[in-house]
Amino acid sequence: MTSTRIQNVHAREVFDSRGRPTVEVEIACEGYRAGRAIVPSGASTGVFEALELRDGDADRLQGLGVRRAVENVNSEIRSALVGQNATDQQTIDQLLIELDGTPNKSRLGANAILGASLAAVYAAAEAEDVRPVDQFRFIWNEHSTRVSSGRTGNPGLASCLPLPMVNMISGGKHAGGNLDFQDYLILPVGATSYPQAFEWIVTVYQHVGRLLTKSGFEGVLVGDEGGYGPKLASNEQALDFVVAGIEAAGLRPGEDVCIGLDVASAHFHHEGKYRLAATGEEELIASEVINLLEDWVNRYPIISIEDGLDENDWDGWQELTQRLGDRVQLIGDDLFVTNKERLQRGIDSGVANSVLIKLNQIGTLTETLQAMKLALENDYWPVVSARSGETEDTTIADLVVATGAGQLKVGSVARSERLAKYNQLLRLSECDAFSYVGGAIFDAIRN
Ligand code: 2PG
Ligand code: MG
Repeated sequence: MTSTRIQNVHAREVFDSRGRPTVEVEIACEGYRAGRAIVPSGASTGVFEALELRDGDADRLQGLGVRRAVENVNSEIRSALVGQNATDQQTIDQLLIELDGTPNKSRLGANAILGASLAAVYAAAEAEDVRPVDQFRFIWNEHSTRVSSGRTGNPGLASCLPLPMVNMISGGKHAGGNLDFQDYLILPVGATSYPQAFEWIVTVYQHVGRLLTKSGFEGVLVGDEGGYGPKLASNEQALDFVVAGIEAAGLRPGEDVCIGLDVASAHFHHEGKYRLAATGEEELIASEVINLLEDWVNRYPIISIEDGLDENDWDGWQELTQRLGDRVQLIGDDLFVTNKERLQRGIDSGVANSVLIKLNQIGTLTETLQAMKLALENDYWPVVSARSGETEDTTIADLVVATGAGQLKVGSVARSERLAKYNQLLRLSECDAFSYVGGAIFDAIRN
């Protein structure tokens, strides 16, 4: 037996950035300290996501407790994993998938399963005495072989620091529904290093806050992910404030800093219609939403649009991709839910050109890496992402660097569950081994 043999598995209920219970798992190899992972949780969740198991006990924490998931780790999952080799991630994940036995991990809970899947990485890193980023790299290499991409910087080939995509203004389910669209983000495409990119972002964020306050809006109140949550008069006004913030920071919109949107349209899509409420009741069909987005792309430096249409609107997505796919990164989040079957359908039908990568949408590290690999093989950009409910866990920062995915979306630059990731990237940026491709990743659509 090797020293990476799993000796103990232990889970507990802890709390996330919204004060909701979530699962923390610790795994220890024989004679070593335990490694630990905490599972995040979404609010604008896709209907095709793996199941997050909640207790549903109305008498406790509004039914949101995760004691059943914790118990599943401490009993069945523990029995299955003790004695396994912590460095053999694919075997561990396969065991977890088979133990659960359902297509969407609904028996044991994707939160229980992901906690165990990730804690194994940290346990192995402890036993091997390597950094988590190195352990993730080891797993990615084993897994992915060499993914070659036609894209600038060859995302996925070498470990690198990501271009951050950062929320300035929040709406939708993350900020009390003041705006229909969920995220107004910036991408510092002109920065030449990760630290410079991050400094620009913080500077723009501060200016956006000041400008909002000066104009009589809420420039200090923030949403779930730290973006400002002002009660603006229209969805478009948020774009104006972001552009003004970029300029006030002394940066050039479109050259130094571009804009991204997460429309998160599923939450205002009902029976084939997209219902916008911010500017009075408006009901749009898919092609009208596309017209609106195209008009914005023509007038604002928008380089990335996520979930522009609903998770079931494959025809609309096809039209969206035909009309904007050569100018804009079109990310499927609720559409693909980090699920390689759904992503394959998108690839086959010419839908989107990018996929959001969220570990807990699918529930194991191995399946997450498989989705990333599939994306890269088909020239889709993978964007590693946090959830709106986060913790001090920094897995996604190490994962995005290890895989060289090239882009990371974590929310904003206020609230420490977000900063935990950004600060981890600052630490990793001191390591010469990690290059920075930055905005060049978009050469295919910017020139
Ligand atoms: C999203 C995420 C993160 P949630 O929609 O992309 O911003 O939100 O975790 O609520 O799904
Ligand atoms: Mg999204």
